[in-house]
Amino acid sequence: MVKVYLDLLSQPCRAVFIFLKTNNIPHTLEIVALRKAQHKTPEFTKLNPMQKVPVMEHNGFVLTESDAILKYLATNFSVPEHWYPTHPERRAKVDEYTAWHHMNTRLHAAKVFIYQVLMPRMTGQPTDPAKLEKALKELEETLDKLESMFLRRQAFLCGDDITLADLLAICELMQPLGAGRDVLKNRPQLQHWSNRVRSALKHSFDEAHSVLYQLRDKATAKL
Ligand SMILES: N[C@@H](CCC(=O)N[C@@H](CS)C(=O)NCC(=O)O)C(=O)O
Repeated sequence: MVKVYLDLLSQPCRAVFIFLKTNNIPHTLEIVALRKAQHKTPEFTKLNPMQKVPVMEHNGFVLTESDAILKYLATNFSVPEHWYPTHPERRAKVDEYTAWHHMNTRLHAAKVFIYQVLMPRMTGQPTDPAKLEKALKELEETLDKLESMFLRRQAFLCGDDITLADLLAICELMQPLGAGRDVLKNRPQLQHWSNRVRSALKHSFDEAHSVLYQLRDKATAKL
């Protein structure tokens, strides 16, 4: 049986959660609340000395890193082939995106959330406008690349069906919503893509994002 350790306010955790739910992979879920520092306890540190979520455990095998976890699940469980294609070139395109993802989509969308929500909460200081402006500019450059390099004229980032790449990307691009910011607002191409991804993921998408929606509602009430 698969066991996962997640906090649903974490983007890579939501990707793992949605993948398990969408593909009906039997699992148990242990919530590790980052805001309560549950990732710093001795028990969790023994499991993942890097003190980060997500973590997966399967028959004694422990794995960290969402990218590795998703690929492990896609290759070890009976899931539709489109997630992580077996055809070498189609699989390589997914690997190409997931290699790029962490220093681009993830880094830049996360920074917006960190500067606007996490830092003020942790330090009690207001958002630094210069840092936020730089983060937003970098995010715009990443969105340009998502449109021109990955999406181009295809329905999904790596072809004509949904893959792990789309799942990782959408979870990151949702994160600034926690600050009341819809980063796809003026991007019809990415909006259409997002609608396609969300309809492929069905109810598990909203279930995974319910905590983020609560943050969004609080943030937009303040605007
Ligand atoms: N590259 C890792 C990133 C894991 C990560 O940074 N997790 C964050 C939550 S999104 C975390 O656990 N942060 C706690 C900390 O750094 O103290 C992945 O994709 O799984």
